[in-house]
Amino acid sequence: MLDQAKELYASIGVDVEQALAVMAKTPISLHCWQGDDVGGFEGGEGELGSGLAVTGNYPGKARTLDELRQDLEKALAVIPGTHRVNLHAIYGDFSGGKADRDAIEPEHFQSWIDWAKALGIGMDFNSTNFSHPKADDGFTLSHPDPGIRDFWIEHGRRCRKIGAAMGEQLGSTTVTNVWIPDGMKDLPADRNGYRQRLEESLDRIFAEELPREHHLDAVECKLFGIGSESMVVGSHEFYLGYAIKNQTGLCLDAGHFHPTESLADKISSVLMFVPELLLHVSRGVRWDSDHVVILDDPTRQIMQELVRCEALPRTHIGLDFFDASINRIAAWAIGTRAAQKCLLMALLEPAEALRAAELAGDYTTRLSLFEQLKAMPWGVVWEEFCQRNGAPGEMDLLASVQAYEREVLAARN
Ligand code: RNT
Ligand code: ZN
Repeated sequence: MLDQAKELYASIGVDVEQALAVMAKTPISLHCWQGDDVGGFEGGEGELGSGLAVTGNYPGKARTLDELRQDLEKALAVIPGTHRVNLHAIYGDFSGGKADRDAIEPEHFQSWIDWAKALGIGMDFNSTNFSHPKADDGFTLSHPDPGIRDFWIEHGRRCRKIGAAMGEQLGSTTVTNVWIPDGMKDLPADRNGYRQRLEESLDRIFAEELPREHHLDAVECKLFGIGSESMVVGSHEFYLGYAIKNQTGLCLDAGHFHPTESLADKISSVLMFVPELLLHVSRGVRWDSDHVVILDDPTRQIMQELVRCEALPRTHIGLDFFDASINRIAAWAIGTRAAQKCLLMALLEPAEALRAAELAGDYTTRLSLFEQLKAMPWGVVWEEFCQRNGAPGEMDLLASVQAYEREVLAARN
């Protein structure tokens, strides 16, 4: 079947082996927070808040660091290829004593780094500017109170150092992302003041230069959240401007724009002016609901742009969803594999033929080719990719996760 598929693709000018080679060297950063509903290991029983909401109560949630790692290992085993793990600052190893956000050190993440090293994977990192008493009134880095700003600035500085330590020890650049919930429910009187304070705080966080081969900063914009409907301080315009001015990475989350807006359309523009891109591949249903990613048009279009713009070397693909209403390992596996399937489909496009038709003004051929491609045997190539990487094919994925549920997750309740 593979040979037939290869022949068919070759007849339209597509090299299947080439696509498989790119797939094999494109990691996706698995967000640890799908494993425990954005809980973390600080020990508090606090509400999530800050506009983040996880619905569902599916049994078997990881309750400890060891359980979360065990679950991540299972997820990584059923996802073909070599990937990365993306941590939030609340996921430190506090077995040697608790540390507040303004006191965390690389040592609190050493056991994670050792774990990742043993698995041969890279890691990414995030400051956690929520689920904390100092974030309860909705503001962190733009807070009018300088004491609160200082607390979160210290947190941000420490997170960068932790990210750099991860990158150095693992020999692979760590992206450290900043997302803050700061915003207003109702109409603000001084948008400008909040944004000026945010810029000043970010400048102080990023003041120290860290080696680029170990560490990349990214800033994540958002349109609105629950409780920040009238203004998000870190809007798209704010962070696009900030990232261009300071040449940091920019994080685009698929749930953070108007529902009719296309993240895919932004990629070619943004990459003209910012050095690197971080993606939070997600699926918003009516709002930034963080549903599990599926093989849908918005995700396909994102991957098409990454391939067509030759943007993969400058893009860090991360995921951001959290669903507690289904098996959490299945959520990781289904979401990550869906993103990979979209990427594979994009890599199997006849780029030259499409461009030639477009440049010749032959939009009939272009549209026809796009439709034809949907009926090509990309699924055969996907199965081959799974097999070569020792991951279950589509027909066997669910049974593999269900066996883990019976053998491991069931004992947790
Ligand atoms: C929130 C942002 C942010 C978080 C995670 C937990 O709207 O998308 O990236 O989802 O950091
Ligand atoms: Zn996000």
